Amino acid sequence: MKITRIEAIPFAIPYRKPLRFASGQVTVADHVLVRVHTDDGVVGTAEAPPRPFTYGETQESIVAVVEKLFAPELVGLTLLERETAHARMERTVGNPTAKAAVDMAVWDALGRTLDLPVTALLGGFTDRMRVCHMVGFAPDAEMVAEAERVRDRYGISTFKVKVGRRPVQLDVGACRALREALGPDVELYVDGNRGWTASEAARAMDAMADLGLTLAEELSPADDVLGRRWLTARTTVPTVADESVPTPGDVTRELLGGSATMISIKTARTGFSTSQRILHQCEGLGVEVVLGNQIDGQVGTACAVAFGAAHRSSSRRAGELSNFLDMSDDLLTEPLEISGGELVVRPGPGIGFDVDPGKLAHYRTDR
Ligand code: MUC
Ligand code: MG
Repeated sequence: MKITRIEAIPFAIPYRKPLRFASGQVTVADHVLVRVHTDDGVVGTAEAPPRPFTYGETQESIVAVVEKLFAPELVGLTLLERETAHARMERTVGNPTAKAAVDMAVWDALGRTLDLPVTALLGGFTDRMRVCHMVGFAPDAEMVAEAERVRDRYGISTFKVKVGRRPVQLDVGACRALREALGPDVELYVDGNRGWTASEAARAMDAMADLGLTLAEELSPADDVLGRRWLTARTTVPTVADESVPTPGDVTRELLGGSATMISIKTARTGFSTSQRILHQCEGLGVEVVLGNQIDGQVGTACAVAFGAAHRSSSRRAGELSNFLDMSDDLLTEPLEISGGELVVRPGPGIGFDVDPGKLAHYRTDR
């Protein structure tokens, strides 16, 4: 059960269709595969997606922090010393997706060592989640066509629409077109990725008041402290904190400061261990959560559904689990499949996936 080696392998898989949103765009999944090896010959795996526009990490910085700082601190610990591993990684400020991938790879190794699914070790509440699909910026007709295609092909009936453009009418028009095309029974919510000021966000939400939006995520920056409190107090739509809450302390600040009423949990950002802390923190406070997506590939999505399905409160809403559909290829031996609007947790030990060595050899960029 002893950790003997931690690898950080950069790889790059192009997207068939880029995802565009207010803080940036993603055209290539230039992620880092993290592998934790043990003295029993077990290998635990997870992935870290660099999001420089969200957390300041790059593919190179993730490789460096995992190999140069975290690996020397963690090698020699057993898989059961996760709290010590966490404390040691926390000595380094920031780097959320690098820490999260190491944490999840350790959990994967533990599950494989015990021959038990990680989702069962985490809570084992259910074996599946309803899926929400994210619709990025495009002309209205393209956004509508994408949502209709995803609904018809995968049975998905919850959509998160990217907003935060200027003028706000661009997004108001897109959301209206989606509601008109998809009808009243589809769930629609919006995510601004900090693109608007609080007053722009208020104007947009007023203009969309008749669209039945269920959530409004990160419409304006958390650093605009009073503006965000004012916005949250005046809107009737619950406001979700996403990239503003990479730590439990940030969750406390956003909720108790009145700047958000719900929390997005992303395993790509807080792994399994800190995601569970945040989930329990929210449960204790009586705050709902959304299972978010950091534009994960299939490795990251398998991690997200394993966590989301493990708990009652994270599996209640549809989880954002479909970004991998737009990638041109992926690393798993058996691809994830969404059907009937749901993603089922893979059975089997660990997180429940295996990486295809041929695909990794093809897409890794360090050789
Ligand atoms: C999301 O929910 O914001 C876009 C940027 C990012 O950091 O995550 C994605 C999705
Ligand atoms: Mg978001």
